[in-house]
Amino acid sequence: MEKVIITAAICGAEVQKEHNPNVPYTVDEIAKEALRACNEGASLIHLHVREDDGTPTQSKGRFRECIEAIKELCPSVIIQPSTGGAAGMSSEERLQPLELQPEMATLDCGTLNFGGDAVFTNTENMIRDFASEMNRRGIKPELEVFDRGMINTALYLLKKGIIKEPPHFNLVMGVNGGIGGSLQEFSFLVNSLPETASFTASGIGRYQFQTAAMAAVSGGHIRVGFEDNIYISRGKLAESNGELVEKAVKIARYLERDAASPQDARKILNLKPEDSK
Ligand code: KMH
Ligand code: ZN
Repeated sequence: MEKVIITAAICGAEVQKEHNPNVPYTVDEIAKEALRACNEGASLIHLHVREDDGTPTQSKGRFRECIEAIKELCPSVIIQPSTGGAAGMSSEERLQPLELQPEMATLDCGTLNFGGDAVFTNTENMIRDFASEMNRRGIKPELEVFDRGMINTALYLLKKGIIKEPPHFNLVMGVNGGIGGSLQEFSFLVNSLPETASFTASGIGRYQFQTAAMAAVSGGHIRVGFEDNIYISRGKLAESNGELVEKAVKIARYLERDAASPQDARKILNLKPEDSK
């Protein structure tokens, strides 16, 4: 089977040092966590950034600093900034990292409840506008879906030509308010994707490694990282994103799939080769 792209979602916007002291906030911490992930086989970093005190931000300046620091340590890794940011941020705030012309960025394909009174808002117009902006800039969207209906939204934009072929999805399993993390739900999502699509799967919390295994056997790609899960095994906090990546790579290898290098990942994702940029 094809090599597996391991994405490391190294800090997210919600998880804090109070949950796991190894969650990175500063530029230096973020770059070092990216390096630990890359050293274990991650070829793609899904990036959120923080102020030094941990407050999530979509500041273009902070993204620039973090991207430069990561590139210093991991020169060829693919960096995929979030355009989701944190629940409650405006579209203007969320779109800022696109101005840095990353190779990829996330495109969240629907609204969902995000705990308590929080709502992660992605209206039809917002999704279309974010997609158009990525299209205009030649940035490949990772189509984040948290439930089955969001695939329909992505397929509609694909039909309209606002999202280009071949699409790449991220199936997020196990967010409260979205689809669960069972094998049945995973199969339902995978069987709903068009033939031309590639996909990554992300399991939240206790679903992280079972989702990794399901993705590995079904020809998909794997996302792990503190954004989604802070434990290496039941009740044991992970020491780093590198430790989570190492476990994902082992799962994939048991299933006869090696980790893709960043160059391999660019081919699989239909991105421009690094030396042509
Ligand atoms: N932090 C969530 C509200 C993304 O990166 O695009 C949204 C999120 C999705 O993490
Ligand atoms: Zn994210």
